[in-house]
This record gives sequence, structure tokens and C-alpha cells, in this order.
Amino acid sequence: MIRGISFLRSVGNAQAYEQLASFFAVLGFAPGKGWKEDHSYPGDEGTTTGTPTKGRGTSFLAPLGNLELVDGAFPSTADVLVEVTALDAVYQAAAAWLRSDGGDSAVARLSPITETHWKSQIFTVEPVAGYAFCFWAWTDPLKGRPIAIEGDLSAEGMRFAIVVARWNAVITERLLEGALDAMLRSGAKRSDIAIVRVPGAWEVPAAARTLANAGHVDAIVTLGCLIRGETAHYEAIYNEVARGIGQSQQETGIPHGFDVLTCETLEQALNRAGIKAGNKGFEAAIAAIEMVSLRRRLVEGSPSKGGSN
Ligand code: DLZ
Repeated sequence: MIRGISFLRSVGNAQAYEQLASFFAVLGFAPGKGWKEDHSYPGDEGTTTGTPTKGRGTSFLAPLGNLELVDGAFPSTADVLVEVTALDAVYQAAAAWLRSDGGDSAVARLSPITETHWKSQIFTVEPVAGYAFCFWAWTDPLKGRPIAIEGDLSAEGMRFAIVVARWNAVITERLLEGALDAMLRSGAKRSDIAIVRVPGAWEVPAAARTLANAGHVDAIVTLGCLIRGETAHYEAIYNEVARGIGQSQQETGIPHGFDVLTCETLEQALNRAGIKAGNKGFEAAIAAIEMVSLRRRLVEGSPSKGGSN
């Protein structure tokens, strides 16, 4: 039921308001909606542009927020603490902003980065005198990340089969090159990659299934190209091919990288085979590598590299 939390800071005058808005904008905050009201408040002094001040708010969003009550020693020199992931970069950005705002002497409003007692580093900055903010980051960069089990992209020691259709070879050979490039650059050995050629896309699922059942490879990459204008029963063929490859993956558990292109024209197919829109064979191979790595972690039950709280 609770949707979010806002920390409101009333800024004494329009100039400080604009300076602070400029400071937070350069630090990479996502801008919020902000607001502006048309009626005036008693004591309005006017903005730097001369128009009468009305109520307004500039907001900056962070993905996470919390209300923290503190009993005992206060953990920082400011009451707003912004957690970041790259403290050094934020520090540099803050220093650059201070320099541009007030020259080298303004950098005195930036404290050095210091260690905290809670395994993190912190600094305090006063972009405008009297308005201090603390920025901090965990010393262990994995601390505080959402818990996730992920595969990595190292193919060292993995064995692959690439099933490639000969139909539309001008396209599928490029997809094959892309898939090989991804595997070899990710650390696979050439001798651990089998290339299996089949007549057309229609034959890809059966070959993939045979390879998966044989159990000699960790992953299979399936490559083909169907061009609507040149293919009778295009939809029917594609549906069967996609279903067959998906079924082979689901029933054997062996990851199947899928790249049977379905294109309107040859030009579109060429673009997806490396001319313009990246090489989809490369992408399918990278996905297969990640899935092998993930599968090993899931089966071995070791989320060791997935990050934890
Ligand atoms: C027959 C056919 C047609 C019309 N079009 C394609 C295509 O665009 N891409 C492709 O990979 N294969 C095509 N084929 C061949 C079928 O996939 C299959 O190889 C033959 O029907 C023989 O079973």
C-alpha cells in the first residue's frame, strides 16, 4: 500500500534552489515530475529571472528509498544520505560542479572520502552553503545488489553444436560466422565446436533433437533463414521449426540458442546477419553460453557469482 517516500527540503531562496537543482542534475539522478503552483505565498522574493515566485518543487528520483530512524550517534554529517554505486565518479562530478560554480575555492565545500564503521565509504558536499548532503557506497560492490543467480559469458570448457541450414546460405553462413566468433572469443576451443549442416530450416529441429539426446554437447545453436516472399507455407514452416526447437530444449534441458530468422525480404535478412542490425548468430551463441553457465549454477545449486545482500 505504501508507494514511496519523499524527503522534502525547503530551500531559502530562488538562487539556492536553482543551484541545488543544477548540482543534483549533473550527478545522474533521474528527474522526477516536479511541480509548480500559480498562487503566491507571503514573503515571496522573486526568482533570478524577475518573475514572482510561486510554489515549486524539483524532484530527483532514486530507485530505492527508506525512512530511517536513528537512535544514538548519527552516522553522517548530513541528514540526506544518497547511496551510489560508483562513489569515485560521483565525487569527481561533484568536484567538477563546485569548480564550475565557484572556482577552486568552492572545492573546500567537498570533504575527502572517508571510511565508515559500516564497511562503506562516504563524503559530504555542500553545493550551497548550509545545504549538506552525504554520498556513500558499500566497499564491497556486490553488497546491497538484488539477489540474482546469473550465468556468465565464459565459454571455457564448454562443448557446442551449431546446426545450420543450407537454404539461404548467403545469410546462414554469416550467422554461422557470428556464432563461431562469439564462442571462440568467449573462450571455447575450436575442437569443442561441431558444425552440423542440414538442407533447410525444416530439418533444423530434428538434428538439434538428435544432438541433444546424444548428450555430447552443453548447448546447441540453431541457425536458419526463412524469407516470406520466397517461402511457401512460411507461417506453417516457421511455427513447426520454432516449436520443434523449443520442445527439444524443454524436454532435454540442453540450452538451444535460437536464430531461425523470419524476414520479409533478403535485405532485411542481410541486415540481421551482420550488415546493419548486428549478427543474430552471434547473439544466439552468447545466449547459449550464458544459459549453460546458468544451468550449471542452478543444477549445482551454487549462486556464488550471483550477488547477495
Ligand atoms: C522449401 C523451402 C522453402 C520454400 N523456403 C525455405 C526457406 O526460406 N528457408 C529454409 O531454410 N528452407 C526453405 N525451404 C526448405 C525446407 O526448409 C526443407 O529443407 C525442404 O522442404 C525439405 O524438407
